[in-house]
Amino acid sequence: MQRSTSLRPQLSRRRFLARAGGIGLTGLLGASAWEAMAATLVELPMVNGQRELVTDFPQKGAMLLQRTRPPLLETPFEVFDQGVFTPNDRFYVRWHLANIPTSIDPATFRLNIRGHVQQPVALTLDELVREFKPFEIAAVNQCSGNSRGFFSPRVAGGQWANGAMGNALWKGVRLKDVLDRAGVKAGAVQVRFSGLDTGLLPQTPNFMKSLAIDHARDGEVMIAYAMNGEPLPLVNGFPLRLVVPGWYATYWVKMLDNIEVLDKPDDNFWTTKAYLIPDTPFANVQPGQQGVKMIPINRMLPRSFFTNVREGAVLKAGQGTTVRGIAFGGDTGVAKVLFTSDAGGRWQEARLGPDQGKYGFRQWEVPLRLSSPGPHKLMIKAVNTAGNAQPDHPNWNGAGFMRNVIESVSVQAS
Ligand SMILES: Nc1nc2c(c(=O)[nH]1)N[C@H]1C(S)=C(S)[C@@H](COP(=O)(O)O)O[C@H]1N2
Ligand SMILES: [Mo]
Repeated sequence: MQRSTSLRPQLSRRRFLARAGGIGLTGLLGASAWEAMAATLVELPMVNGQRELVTDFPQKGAMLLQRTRPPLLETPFEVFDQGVFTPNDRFYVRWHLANIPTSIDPATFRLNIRGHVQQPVALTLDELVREFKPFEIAAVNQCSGNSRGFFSPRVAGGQWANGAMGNALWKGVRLKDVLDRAGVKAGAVQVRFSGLDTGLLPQTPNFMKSLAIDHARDGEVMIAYAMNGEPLPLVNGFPLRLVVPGWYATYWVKMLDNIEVLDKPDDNFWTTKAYLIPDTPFANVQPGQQGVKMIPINRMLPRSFFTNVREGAVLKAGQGTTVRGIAFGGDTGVAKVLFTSDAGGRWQEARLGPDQGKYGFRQWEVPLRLSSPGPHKLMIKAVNTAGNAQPDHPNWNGAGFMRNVIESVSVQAS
Protein backbone atom coordinates (compact mmCIF):
# COMPACT_ATOMS: atom_id res chain seq x y z
CA MET A 1 0.00 0.00 0.00
CA GLN A 2 1.32 3.42 -0.89
CA ARG A 3 1.46 6.32 1.48
CA SER A 4 1.90 9.41 -0.58
CA THR A 5 2.10 12.93 0.72
CA SER A 6 -1.28 14.23 -0.34
CA LEU A 7 -4.69 13.19 -1.48
CA ARG A 8 -4.77 16.24 -3.68
CA PRO A 9 -2.10 15.74 -6.31
CA GLN A 10 -3.15 18.52 -8.67
CA LEU A 11 -1.93 22.03 -8.29
CA SER A 12 -4.48 23.74 -6.09
CA ARG A 13 -6.24 26.80 -7.41
CA ARG A 14 -4.89 28.86 -4.54
CA ARG A 15 -1.31 27.91 -5.34
CA PHE A 16 -2.04 28.37 -9.02
CA LEU A 17 -3.52 31.79 -8.36
CA ALA A 18 -0.56 32.71 -6.23
CA ARG A 19 1.86 31.74 -8.99
CA ALA A 20 -0.13 33.04 -11.91
CA GLY A 21 -0.82 36.25 -10.03
CA GLY A 22 2.82 37.14 -10.16
CA ILE A 23 2.80 37.33 -13.93
CA GLY A 24 -0.51 39.08 -14.45
CA LEU A 25 -3.43 36.71 -14.21
CA THR A 26 -6.00 38.43 -16.40
CA GLY A 27 -3.50 38.84 -19.19
CA LEU A 28 -2.50 35.20 -18.98
CA LEU A 29 -5.94 33.61 -18.78
CA GLY A 30 -8.29 36.06 -20.40
CA ALA A 31 -11.22 37.68 -18.66
CA SER A 32 -13.66 34.74 -18.81
CA ALA A 33 -11.19 32.29 -17.28
CA TRP A 34 -10.48 34.82 -14.56
CA GLU A 35 -14.18 35.12 -13.84
CA ALA A 36 -14.56 31.35 -13.71
CA MET A 37 -11.80 31.12 -11.14
CA ALA A 38 -12.97 34.10 -9.13
CA ALA A 39 -16.37 32.42 -8.97
CA THR A 40 -14.80 29.56 -7.02
CA LEU A 41 -14.54 31.68 -3.89
CA VAL A 42 -17.57 31.33 -1.63
CA GLU A 43 -18.46 33.48 1.38
CA LEU A 44 -19.99 31.51 4.27
CA PRO A 45 -22.17 33.61 6.62
CA MET A 46 -19.57 33.84 9.43
CA VAL A 47 -16.44 35.79 10.36
CA ASN A 48 -13.53 34.69 8.11
CA GLY A 49 -16.06 32.68 6.09
CA GLN A 50 -14.29 32.87 2.76
CA ARG A 51 -13.79 29.40 1.30
CA GLU A 52 -12.43 28.10 -1.96
CA LEU A 53 -14.77 25.82 -3.92
CA VAL A 54 -12.50 23.00 -5.07
CA THR A 55 -13.01 20.04 -7.40
CA ASP A 56 -9.65 18.30 -7.30
CA PHE A 57 -10.01 15.79 -4.47
CA PRO A 58 -10.35 12.19 -5.69
CA GLN A 59 -13.99 11.10 -6.27
CA LYS A 60 -15.24 14.49 -5.09
CA GLY A 61 -17.21 17.17 -6.88
CA ALA A 62 -17.30 20.83 -5.86
CA MET A 63 -16.54 21.12 -2.13
CA LEU A 64 -15.78 23.99 0.24
CA LEU A 65 -12.13 23.70 1.21
CA GLN A 66 -11.25 24.31 4.84
CA ARG A 67 -7.94 22.45 4.96
CA THR A 68 -6.02 20.31 2.48
CA ARG A 69 -4.07 17.94 4.69
CA PRO A 70 -5.59 16.25 6.50
CA PRO A 71 -8.63 17.18 4.41
CA LEU A 72 -11.58 19.12 5.76
CA LEU A 73 -14.16 19.56 2.99
CA GLU A 74 -17.62 20.97 3.58
CA THR A 75 -20.75 20.21 1.55
CA PRO A 76 -22.10 23.37 -0.14
CA PHE A 77 -25.51 23.81 1.48
CA GLU A 78 -27.50 23.94 -1.78
CA VAL A 79 -26.74 20.22 -2.20
CA PHE A 80 -29.23 19.51 0.61
CA ASP A 81 -32.05 21.03 -1.44
CA GLN A 82 -31.59 18.39 -4.15
CA GLY A 83 -32.79 15.32 -2.24
CA VAL A 84 -32.60 13.55 1.10
CA PHE A 85 -29.58 11.47 0.14
CA THR A 86 -26.33 13.38 -0.07
CA PRO A 87 -24.44 12.31 -3.21
CA ASN A 88 -21.14 10.56 -2.45
CA ASP A 89 -19.15 13.07 -4.46
CA ARG A 90 -20.57 15.97 -2.41
CA PHE A 91 -20.45 14.27 1.01
CA TYR A 92 -18.32 16.22 3.52
CA VAL A 93 -14.88 14.99 4.54
CA ARG A 94 -13.12 15.17 7.87
CA TRP A 95 -9.84 13.55 8.98
CA HIS A 96 -7.68 14.14 12.04
CA LEU A 97 -4.39 12.61 10.95
CA ALA A 98 -2.34 13.43 7.88
CA ASN A 99 -1.11 10.00 6.73
CA ILE A 100 -4.07 8.63 4.81
CA PRO A 101 -3.48 5.85 2.28
CA THR A 102 -4.06 7.13 -1.25
CA SER A 103 -4.90 3.67 -2.54
CA ILE A 104 -5.96 0.42 -0.93
CA ASP A 105 -5.74 -2.99 -2.58
CA PRO A 106 -9.09 -4.75 -2.01
CA ALA A 107 -7.41 -8.12 -2.60
CA THR A 108 -4.96 -7.83 0.28
CA PHE A 109 -7.04 -5.72 2.69
CA ARG A 110 -8.06 -7.49 5.94
CA LEU A 111 -10.49 -6.57 8.69
CA ASN A 112 -9.08 -7.86 11.99
CA ILE A 113 -11.28 -8.80 14.94
CA ARG A 114 -9.22 -9.53 18.00
CA GLY A 115 -8.85 -8.95 21.73
CA HIS A 116 -11.22 -10.53 24.24
CA VAL A 117 -12.60 -13.10 21.75
CA GLN A 118 -12.57 -16.90 21.37
CA GLN A 119 -10.88 -16.80 18.00
CA PRO A 120 -9.20 -13.78 16.35
CA VAL A 121 -10.43 -13.38 12.78
CA ALA A 122 -9.01 -11.65 9.70
CA LEU A 123 -11.69 -11.18 7.04
CA THR A 124 -11.19 -10.34 3.39
CA LEU A 125 -13.62 -7.95 1.73
CA ASP A 126 -14.93 -10.84 -0.32
CA GLU A 127 -15.70 -12.88 2.80
CA LEU A 128 -17.42 -9.94 4.41
CA VAL A 129 -19.65 -9.41 1.38
CA ARG A 130 -20.39 -13.09 0.67
CA GLU A 131 -20.49 -14.77 4.07
CA PHE A 132 -22.52 -12.28 6.09
CA LYS A 133 -26.12 -11.23 5.72
CA PRO A 134 -26.30 -7.78 4.12
CA PHE A 135 -27.81 -4.97 6.16
CA GLU A 136 -28.93 -1.54 4.97
CA ILE A 137 -29.86 1.62 6.83
CA ALA A 138 -30.34 5.28 5.98
CA ALA A 139 -28.52 7.44 8.50
CA VAL A 140 -27.21 10.95 8.96
CA ASN A 141 -23.50 11.28 9.54
CA GLN A 142 -22.89 14.56 11.35
CA CYS A 143 -19.60 15.89 12.70
CA SER A 144 -19.71 16.87 16.38
CA GLY A 145 -18.41 20.27 15.26
CA ASN A 146 -20.98 20.84 12.52
CA SER A 147 -21.96 24.57 12.57
CA ARG A 148 -19.08 25.43 14.96
CA GLY A 149 -18.39 28.58 12.94
CA PHE A 150 -21.65 30.04 14.28
CA PHE A 151 -20.67 29.74 17.95
CA SER A 152 -20.70 33.04 19.79
CA PRO A 153 -18.37 33.69 21.53
CA ARG A 154 -16.31 31.98 18.85
CA VAL A 155 -14.36 28.82 19.66
CA ALA A 156 -11.27 27.14 18.20
CA GLY A 157 -11.58 24.18 15.83
CA GLY A 158 -12.79 23.53 12.30
CA GLN A 159 -14.93 26.51 11.33
CA TRP A 160 -17.79 24.61 9.72
CA ALA A 161 -21.01 26.19 8.56
CA ASN A 162 -23.93 23.71 8.45
CA GLY A 163 -22.43 21.43 5.81
CA ALA A 164 -20.44 19.01 7.99
CA MET A 165 -23.27 16.49 7.73
CA GLY A 166 -24.76 14.17 5.14
CA ASN A 167 -27.32 11.41 4.79
CA ALA A 168 -26.62 8.17 2.95
CA LEU A 169 -28.05 4.72 2.47
CA TRP A 170 -25.36 2.57 4.06
CA LYS A 171 -24.99 -1.06 3.08
CA GLY A 172 -22.79 -3.62 4.75
CA VAL A 173 -22.98 -6.08 7.58
CA ARG A 174 -24.06 -5.88 11.19
CA LEU A 175 -21.19 -5.44 13.60
CA LYS A 176 -22.91 -7.99 15.84
CA ASP A 177 -22.60 -10.71 13.18
CA VAL A 178 -18.91 -10.01 12.71
CA LEU A 179 -18.28 -10.05 16.47
CA ASP A 180 -20.14 -13.36 16.69
CA ARG A 181 -17.79 -14.85 14.12
CA ALA A 182 -14.87 -14.16 16.49
CA GLY A 183 -16.93 -15.07 19.58
CA VAL A 184 -17.00 -12.37 22.25
CA LYS A 185 -15.84 -13.76 25.60
CA ALA A 186 -17.65 -13.18 28.87
CA GLY A 187 -16.40 -10.07 30.62
CA ALA A 188 -16.13 -7.94 27.46
CA VAL A 189 -17.01 -4.30 28.24
CA GLN A 190 -16.21 -2.28 25.12
CA VAL A 191 -15.23 -2.61 21.49
CA ARG A 192 -12.53 -0.35 20.05
CA PHE A 193 -12.21 0.60 16.40
CA SER A 194 -9.34 2.00 14.38
CA GLY A 195 -8.50 2.60 10.73
CA LEU A 196 -5.53 2.81 8.40
CA ASP A 197 -4.72 6.49 8.93
CA THR A 198 -1.76 7.52 11.10
CA GLY A 199 -0.17 10.72 12.32
CA LEU A 200 2.92 12.29 10.79
CA LEU A 201 4.83 11.96 14.05
CA PRO A 202 5.29 8.56 15.71
CA GLN A 203 4.08 9.94 19.06
CA THR A 204 0.71 11.03 17.61
CA PRO A 205 -1.92 8.65 19.01
CA ASN A 206 -3.75 6.64 16.34
CA PHE A 207 -7.38 7.60 15.88
CA MET A 208 -9.45 5.07 17.86
CA LYS A 209 -13.00 5.18 19.19
CA SER A 210 -14.86 2.72 21.41
CA LEU A 211 -18.46 1.74 22.02
CA ALA A 212 -19.98 -0.12 24.96
CA ILE A 213 -20.33 -3.84 24.16
CA ASP A 214 -24.16 -3.75 24.22
CA HIS A 215 -24.25 -0.79 21.86
CA ALA A 216 -21.79 -2.54 19.52
CA ARG A 217 -24.09 -5.58 19.47
CA ASP A 218 -27.42 -3.76 19.10
CA GLY A 219 -27.94 -4.99 15.53
CA GLU A 220 -27.91 -1.45 14.07
CA VAL A 221 -24.26 -0.52 14.42
CA MET A 222 -22.78 -1.77 11.18
CA ILE A 223 -19.71 -2.02 9.00
CA ALA A 224 -20.50 -0.36 5.67
CA TYR A 225 -18.88 -1.30 2.37
CA ALA A 226 -21.29 0.75 0.26
CA MET A 227 -22.83 4.18 0.41
CA ASN A 228 -25.78 5.13 -1.80
CA GLY A 229 -25.23 1.98 -3.86
CA GLU A 230 -21.53 2.57 -4.60
CA PRO A 231 -18.29 1.66 -2.83
CA LEU A 232 -17.29 4.33 -0.30
CA PRO A 233 -15.19 7.15 -1.73
CA LEU A 234 -11.60 6.79 -0.48
CA VAL A 235 -11.82 9.95 1.64
CA ASN A 236 -15.09 8.74 3.20
CA GLY A 237 -13.41 5.56 4.37
CA PHE A 238 -12.96 3.04 1.53
CA PRO A 239 -13.16 0.10 1.81
CA LEU A 240 -15.00 -0.12 5.17
CA ARG A 241 -16.35 2.27 7.77
CA LEU A 242 -18.27 1.92 10.97
CA VAL A 243 -21.81 3.34 10.92
CA VAL A 244 -23.30 4.20 14.31
CA PRO A 245 -26.88 5.32 13.57
CA GLY A 246 -28.01 8.28 15.66
CA TRP A 247 -24.56 8.97 17.11
CA TYR A 248 -22.08 11.66 16.13
CA ALA A 249 -19.71 10.89 13.27
CA THR A 250 -16.61 10.78 15.45
CA TYR A 251 -17.59 7.15 16.19
CA TRP A 252 -17.96 6.31 12.49
CA VAL A 253 -14.36 5.11 12.07
CA LYS A 254 -13.20 5.17 8.44
CA MET A 255 -10.84 2.78 6.60
CA LEU A 256 -11.74 0.44 9.46
CA ASP A 257 -9.26 -2.44 9.69
CA ASN A 258 -9.13 -3.16 13.41
CA ILE A 259 -11.84 -4.18 15.86
CA GLU A 260 -10.64 -4.97 19.35
CA VAL A 261 -12.90 -6.37 22.05
CA LEU A 262 -11.83 -4.97 25.43
CA ASP A 263 -12.27 -6.44 28.89
CA LYS A 264 -11.39 -3.06 30.49
CA PRO A 265 -12.67 0.41 29.61
CA ASP A 266 -10.73 2.03 26.78
CA ASP A 267 -8.23 4.60 28.02
CA ASN A 268 -6.94 5.85 24.66
CA PHE A 269 -6.60 9.59 24.03
CA TRP A 270 -9.44 9.91 21.49
CA THR A 271 -11.94 8.26 23.81
CA THR A 272 -10.96 9.68 27.19
CA LYS A 273 -9.51 13.14 26.38
CA ALA A 274 -11.04 14.21 23.07
CA TYR A 275 -14.72 14.57 22.17
CA LEU A 276 -15.94 15.24 25.69
CA ILE A 277 -19.06 17.35 26.28
CA PRO A 278 -20.54 18.96 29.38
CA ASP A 279 -23.09 16.59 30.95
CA THR A 280 -25.88 19.18 30.65
CA PRO A 281 -28.95 19.55 28.40
CA PHE A 282 -27.67 20.31 24.84
CA ALA A 283 -24.12 20.16 26.27
CA ASN A 284 -24.76 23.81 27.11
CA VAL A 285 -22.63 25.85 29.52
CA GLN A 286 -21.89 29.53 30.13
CA PRO A 287 -18.61 30.75 28.65
CA GLY A 288 -16.03 30.51 31.45
CA GLN A 289 -18.16 28.19 33.59
CA GLN A 290 -15.94 25.88 35.68
CA GLY A 291 -16.32 22.50 37.34
CA VAL A 292 -18.75 20.95 34.85
CA LYS A 293 -18.79 17.16 34.63
CA MET A 294 -17.60 16.02 31.20
CA ILE A 295 -18.75 12.87 29.36
CA PRO A 296 -18.05 11.37 25.93
CA ILE A 297 -20.18 12.88 23.16
CA ASN A 298 -22.92 10.47 22.12
CA ARG A 299 -26.43 10.74 20.63
CA MET A 300 -27.52 13.42 18.20
CA LEU A 301 -30.46 15.75 18.74
CA PRO A 302 -33.07 16.94 16.23
CA ARG A 303 -32.21 19.69 13.74
CA SER A 304 -33.96 21.28 10.78
CA PHE A 305 -32.84 23.67 8.07
CA PHE A 306 -34.20 25.77 5.23
CA THR A 307 -32.75 24.64 1.92
CA ASN A 308 -34.48 26.87 -0.64
CA VAL A 309 -34.53 30.25 1.11
CA ARG A 310 -31.50 32.12 2.31
CA GLU A 311 -30.95 35.00 4.66
CA GLY A 312 -31.91 38.22 2.89
CA ALA A 313 -34.00 36.55 0.16
CA VAL A 314 -36.61 38.77 -1.52
CA LEU A 315 -40.05 37.21 -2.01
CA LYS A 316 -42.99 38.68 -3.92
CA ALA A 317 -45.65 40.00 -1.53
CA GLY A 318 -49.03 38.39 -2.09
CA GLN A 319 -47.62 35.60 -4.24
CA GLY A 320 -47.65 31.96 -3.19
CA THR A 321 -44.43 29.98 -2.97
CA THR A 322 -43.20 26.79 -1.32
CA VAL A 323 -40.59 26.93 1.41
CA ARG A 324 -38.77 23.68 2.01
CA GLY A 325 -35.89 22.08 3.78
CA ILE A 326 -34.62 19.04 5.61
CA ALA A 327 -34.90 17.79 9.17
CA PHE A 328 -33.60 14.87 11.17
CA GLY A 329 -34.53 13.53 14.56
CA GLY A 330 -31.06 12.67 15.88
CA ASP A 331 -31.13 9.24 17.52
CA THR A 332 -34.81 8.70 16.67
CA GLY A 333 -37.29 9.72 14.00
CA VAL A 334 -38.77 13.12 13.20
CA ALA A 335 -42.22 13.53 14.81
CA LYS A 336 -43.01 16.94 13.35
CA VAL A 337 -41.46 20.02 11.87
CA LEU A 338 -42.92 23.39 12.86
CA PHE A 339 -42.74 26.55 10.78
CA THR A 340 -43.50 30.19 11.54
CA SER A 341 -43.39 33.21 9.26
CA ASP A 342 -43.99 35.76 12.03
CA ALA A 343 -40.94 35.20 14.25
CA GLY A 344 -42.66 32.58 16.38
CA GLY A 345 -46.09 34.16 16.80
CA ARG A 346 -47.96 31.34 15.10
CA TRP A 347 -46.47 27.91 14.37
CA GLN A 348 -47.83 25.54 11.74
CA GLU A 349 -46.89 21.96 10.95
CA ALA A 350 -44.87 21.45 7.79
CA ARG A 351 -45.76 18.62 5.42
CA LEU A 352 -43.19 15.84 5.68
CA GLY A 353 -41.73 13.95 2.72
CA PRO A 354 -41.40 10.16 2.61
CA ASP A 355 -39.90 8.45 5.63
CA GLN A 356 -36.72 6.66 4.53
CA GLY A 357 -35.85 5.44 8.00
CA LYS A 358 -35.75 7.11 11.37
CA TYR A 359 -32.06 8.02 11.28
CA GLY A 360 -32.12 9.76 7.91
CA PHE A 361 -33.00 13.21 6.59
CA ARG A 362 -36.66 13.96 6.11
CA GLN A 363 -37.75 16.60 3.63
CA TRP A 364 -40.35 19.15 4.80
CA GLU A 365 -42.31 21.84 2.96
CA VAL A 366 -44.87 24.55 3.64
CA PRO A 367 -46.85 26.78 1.31
CA LEU A 368 -46.13 30.43 2.06
CA ARG A 369 -47.73 33.70 0.99
CA LEU A 370 -46.45 36.85 2.64
CA SER A 371 -49.23 39.38 2.21
CA SER A 372 -47.61 42.43 3.75
CA PRO A 373 -44.50 43.96 2.19
CA GLY A 374 -41.49 44.35 4.47
CA PRO A 375 -39.26 42.13 6.63
CA HIS A 376 -40.42 38.71 7.82
CA LYS A 377 -38.64 36.23 10.04
CA LEU A 378 -39.09 32.59 9.01
CA MET A 379 -38.21 29.94 11.57
CA ILE A 380 -38.10 26.15 11.55
CA LYS A 381 -38.06 23.69 14.44
CA ALA A 382 -37.92 19.90 14.46
CA VAL A 383 -39.39 17.74 17.21
CA ASN A 384 -38.34 14.09 17.41
CA THR A 385 -40.39 11.06 18.44
CA ALA A 386 -38.81 11.15 21.91
CA GLY A 387 -40.25 14.65 22.35
CA ASN A 388 -36.95 16.54 22.02
CA ALA A 389 -37.12 19.83 20.16
CA GLN A 390 -34.58 22.36 18.95
CA PRO A 391 -33.96 25.04 21.58
CA ASP A 392 -35.00 28.71 21.28
CA HIS A 393 -31.47 29.90 22.12
CA PRO A 394 -28.24 28.46 20.71
CA ASN A 395 -26.28 26.19 23.03
CA TRP A 396 -22.61 26.90 23.75
CA ASN A 397 -19.57 24.96 24.95
CA GLY A 398 -15.83 25.51 24.63
CA ALA A 399 -15.25 22.75 22.07
CA GLY A 400 -17.97 23.97 19.74
CA PHE A 401 -19.82 20.65 19.74
CA MET A 402 -23.50 19.88 19.11
CA ARG A 403 -24.59 23.33 17.86
CA ASN A 404 -28.38 23.47 18.02
CA VAL A 405 -31.00 26.20 17.78
CA ILE A 406 -34.28 26.86 16.01
CA GLU A 407 -32.99 28.01 12.62
CA SER A 408 -34.24 31.27 11.17
CA VAL A 409 -33.92 33.35 8.01
CA SER A 410 -34.94 36.95 7.57
CA VAL A 411 -36.55 37.66 4.21
CA GLN A 412 -38.11 40.69 2.53
CA ALA A 413 -41.51 40.71 0.87
CA SER A 414 -41.84 43.38 -1.80
N1 LIG B 1 -10.09 6.58 10.52
C1 LIG B 1 -10.72 7.72 10.84
N2 LIG B 1 -12.05 7.71 10.94
C2 LIG B 1 -12.73 8.85 11.23
C3 LIG B 1 -12.04 10.06 11.49
C4 LIG B 1 -10.62 10.04 11.37
O1 LIG B 1 -9.93 11.06 11.59
N3 LIG B 1 -10.00 8.85 11.05
N4 LIG B 1 -12.75 11.19 11.83
C5 LIG B 1 -14.09 11.00 12.37
C6 LIG B 1 -14.85 12.25 12.39
S1 LIG B 1 -14.51 13.31 13.65
C7 LIG B 1 -15.84 12.53 11.48
S2 LIG B 1 -16.72 13.96 11.60
C8 LIG B 1 -16.18 11.58 10.42
C9 LIG B 1 -16.27 12.25 9.06
O2 LIG B 1 -16.72 11.34 8.11
P1 LIG B 1 -16.67 11.68 6.58
O3 LIG B 1 -15.30 12.23 6.29
O4 LIG B 1 -16.97 10.45 5.82
O5 LIG B 1 -17.71 12.72 6.32
O6 LIG B 1 -15.25 10.52 10.32
C10 LIG B 1 -14.87 9.96 11.56
N5 LIG B 1 -14.08 8.79 11.32
MO1 LIG C 1 -16.03 15.12 13.53
